[in-house]
Amino acid sequence: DFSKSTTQYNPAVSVKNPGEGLCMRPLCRGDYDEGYMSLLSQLTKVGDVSREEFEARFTAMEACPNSYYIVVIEDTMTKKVIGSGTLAVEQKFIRKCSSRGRIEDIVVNDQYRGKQLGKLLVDTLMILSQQVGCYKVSLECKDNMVNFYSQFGLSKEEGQNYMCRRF
Ligand code: 16G
Repeated sequence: DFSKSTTQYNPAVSVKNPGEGLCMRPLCRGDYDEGYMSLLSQLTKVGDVSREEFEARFTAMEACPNSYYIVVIEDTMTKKVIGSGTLAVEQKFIRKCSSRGRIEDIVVNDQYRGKQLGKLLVDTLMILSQQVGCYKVSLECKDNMVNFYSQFGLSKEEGQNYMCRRF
C-alpha cells in the first residue's frame, strides 16, 4: 500500500509491476547463482564469498524472524538479480519495547538505472518498516545521495551525528 508514500512514479511502477521483464520478490537462497554478490559489489567490497558461506549466512538471517527483510528485483529473462535493498529491524527496550529500522545495501545494477527501481526499493522498505512497527527508520549514505534519500521523508537530524569506527 503506497498510499502514504512520499514519492511519485512516472511511468507508474509498483511492487507487483516494477517494469517490463522485471519481478520484485524476497531474496532466495538460490540468488547466489543469480549474480547477487556481483550486484552487491556495485555498492561496496564484497570479498570472496563461497556458496556455502552465502547459504550459511542466509540460514542465520532466516533464524532471526522479523529482523532481515531483503527485497530484490530480478530480470526474468536473464534470471539475474539487478536490484536489492535490506530493511534490518532491531528490537529495543526503549519506546515501549519498540523496534527501529535501518535501510541498508540499496543497489541497482548500473545498466538498469533511470527506471525508478531504487526509488521503488526504498519506498517498499519504508512502508514495510512502518508496517512492522518501527518507531523510526534511518540510513547512511554518501553526500551525493542525500537528495535522493530526502524524497522519502528522511532528513539529517539536528544535533545527531553518525559516528563509525572501522576494523
Ligand atoms: C552505503 C549503504 C549501506 C552500506 C554501505 C557499504 C545505503 C542506503 N547505504 O552506506 O547500507 O552497507 O554503503 O559501504 O544503501 P561500506 O562497505 O563502506 O560500509
